[in-house]
Formats: sequence, structure tokens, C-alpha cells
Amino acid sequence: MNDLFPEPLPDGITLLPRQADAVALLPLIDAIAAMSPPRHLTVPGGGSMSVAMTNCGMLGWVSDRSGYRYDRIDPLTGRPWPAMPAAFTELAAGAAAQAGFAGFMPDACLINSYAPGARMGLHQDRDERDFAWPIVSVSLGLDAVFLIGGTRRADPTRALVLADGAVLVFGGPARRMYHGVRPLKAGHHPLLGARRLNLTFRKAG
Ligand code: MD3
Ligand code: FE
Repeated sequence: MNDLFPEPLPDGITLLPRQADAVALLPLIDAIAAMSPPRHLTVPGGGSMSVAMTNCGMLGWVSDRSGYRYDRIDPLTGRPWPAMPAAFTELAAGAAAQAGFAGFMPDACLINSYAPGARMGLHQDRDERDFAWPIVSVSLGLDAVFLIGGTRRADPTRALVLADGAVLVFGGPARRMYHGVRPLKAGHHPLLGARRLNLTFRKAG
């Protein structure tokens, strides 16, 4: 259940509330951030994203003046991205299996860090090779308002609160839907402070 969206979820979205534990995941995220620090990527238009990003796994999502891509090398460090912890892979594969996607083996985990005011405009995720695999999202820390629309940018959107511990699986028709995140409101989370983290697990390559 959620406050803003009492109707059934759109086809292809599975919500697993309180499935992820920030206490267990935060030390793993901190270790990744110590090797590949979160940074505000430049977008092709020249601006910079309000969300700070890093990655773990064989592939990482990056953006610069030339466009978006997955890369084996962190452009900030010149080294491969930190390995994906087994606990991450298990969480993502377990959630995907519960949503009907047995055999999901993510090769990329994008870690998004939101401070108050950070947002993500409406977009589609289409840099991955095979859209038959879902994307698994894990939210930690402050609540965010997530917007999900249709397959066209102009389609109406609906709002869903992503709370600490929520795991969502976006597969089937939902995989191609436009989505975004409203500016994060100020607040305090006992572990994360004034921050929200979102992990998205992908089969990118
Ligand atoms: C629906 N992240 O990293 S997670 C992203 O909260 C992204 O940081 C948001 O959108 C965040 O690309 C939303 C939920 C999510 C992630 C990927 C999707 C929903 C999705 C891909 C397709 C459809
Ligand atoms: Fe996205």
C-alpha cells in the first residue's frame, strides 16, 4: 500500500515494501563510494545532474558531453568499477524472482544519491541491451515521490511514494515507461541523515 497511489500498480511493476535493510546495505555502499565517489555527471546539453551517481558491477552508467553509455571503467578514477557485493546480487535476483523474472543476474548497479532538492526529470531507461530483463530498484533513507507515466513523454503520470526499504521490480510493459523523481524534501533519516539513496540493478550488457 502507499498513500499517493491506492489503485493497483501499473502492469509490470511489483512493489516489495521494506524488503531492503539500510543497516546491512549502507556499509557496502560506503565502501563502493570510497573507491568510486558519487559525482554530479554532465549531461549532453552541458548541465550537471542534481543527483550524485556512482556504480558497482562489471558495467557502470555514465554521462558526459558526448552522451550516455555503460562503461567498464569509471571515468573519474580510470579504474574498473567496484565489484558488486554478493548481498546486492542476492537482493536483486531474489526480488526479480518474486516478480517472475527467474535467472536475473545484474551486471550493473547504479547508485543514485539525493540531497534535499535533488530530482530526476522524466526519462526512459534505454541504454541497456535487452529490455526483456527488468530493472530492480532499492530505495533507502528519506521518502521520495516517484512519477511513472506511459511510453510517451506526454502521457499522464501517477505518483508513488518510495519509502526506506522499498524494492520495486519494473518489467514487461513498465520497463519502457517514462519515470522521474520529484525534488527531495528536507528531512532526517536515523542512518542516512538528509539523504536518499537509490540502487538500480540492471542487466546492461
Ligand atoms: C521504471 N532512478 O536511475 S528508481 C534511474 O529513484 C532512475 O533514483 C530513480 O530512474 C531513482 O534511471 C527511480 C525506479 C525506476 C528505475 C528504473 C526504471 C523505475 C523504472 C526503468 C524503467 C521503468
Ligand atoms: Fe530511470
